[in-house]
Amino acid sequence: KTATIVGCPFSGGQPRPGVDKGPIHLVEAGLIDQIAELGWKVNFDGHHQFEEVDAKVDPPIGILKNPRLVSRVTEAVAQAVSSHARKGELPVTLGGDHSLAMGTISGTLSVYPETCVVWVDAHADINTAESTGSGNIHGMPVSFLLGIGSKVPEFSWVKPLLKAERLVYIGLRDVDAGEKRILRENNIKAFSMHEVDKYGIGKVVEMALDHVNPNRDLPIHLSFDVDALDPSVAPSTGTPVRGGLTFREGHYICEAIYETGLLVALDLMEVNPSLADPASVQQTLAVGCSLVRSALGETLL
Ligand code: DIR
Ligand code: MN
Ligand code: MN
Ligand code: MN
Repeated sequence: KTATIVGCPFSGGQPRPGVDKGPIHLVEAGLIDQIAELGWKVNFDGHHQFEEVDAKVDPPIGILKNPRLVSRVTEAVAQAVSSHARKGELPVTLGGDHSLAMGTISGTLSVYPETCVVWVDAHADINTAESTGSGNIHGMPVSFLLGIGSKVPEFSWVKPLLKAERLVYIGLRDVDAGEKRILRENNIKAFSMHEVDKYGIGKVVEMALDHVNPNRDLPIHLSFDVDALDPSVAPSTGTPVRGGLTFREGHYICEAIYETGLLVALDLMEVNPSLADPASVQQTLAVGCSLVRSALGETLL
C-alpha cells in the first residue's frame, strides 16, 4: 500500500494569506514519517509548484475572485490526483484552501466514477455563481462538482461527475441561506452539529455511510476541512465557527472511514499556520497530522 502526498500550497480560493503554508508546515511537523510508521510506503516529491496568474490578467468574473488562477490550479490538482489514483496509490492532498477539492474530487471521480464523497466541514461549500455572497471560490467547489448553478466558462474543465446522492456532509453549522435552499432542492444529505449532538458521532457516521454507500462497496473520498473541528481544537484556520466537532469526534470519523477499507482519497484542508499564536498553530498542525493518521489506519489499541 502506497500513499502519495499531494502538497498544495494554495490560497487563491479565499482572501486570508497563510493557508498556502499549511502543507509545508504539516510535512515539517513530521507527517510523512508518521504515515510511514503505520506501514505505508509514502511518495512525496515535494509540494506542487503552481504557475502564477497575474492579478492584472485575472479580474473577477461576476463576483468570483481569482477565477482563472483557481481554475488552473485545481485542474492541475485533478491531473495529479488522477495520475496517482490510477496507479493504485492513495492520494493524500494537503491544502491549501478548500477550492482545491474541485481538483481532488474530479481526479478521484475520473478514476473511480462510483466514488462517494464524505465532506466534513463547518460549511457546505456549495454556493453557485448566483448564490455566493463572498465571491470566494473555496465556498463553491461542491456546486461545480455537482454541475448546479449557472456555468462559468472558465471552469468548463470540471465535469459534473458527482451525483447528489453520492454526497454527504458531517459537521455543518454555518450554511448560507442560499446554500440551505440548494441542499434542500437537490435532496442532499447533511448531518449538522445538531444531528451530531442528537445521535452521537457513531450513529451519524453509520447513517452517513448508509446513505451514500448502503452496501459498503463504493470507493470513498474523504474531504476534511479542519474548521469542522471546534476552534478550541483547531484554532489556526481562516473561517473558524464555534460549536464544532470535538477532537474525538473528528478522529472517530477518520477511523470509521478507514475501517470500511474503501478509502481511495483523502483531503486535509484549510490549515492556516499564520493565524493564531504559536501554541495554537502547533496544536492545529498536530491535530491535522493525527486526523490523517487516523484515516490511514492508526488505532488507539
Ligand atoms: C461562505 C463561507 N459560505 C462563503 N464559506 C467558507 O464564502 O461562501 N467555506 N468559509 O469554507
Ligand atoms: Mn505528484
Ligand atoms: Mn471547506
Ligand atoms: Mn469550512
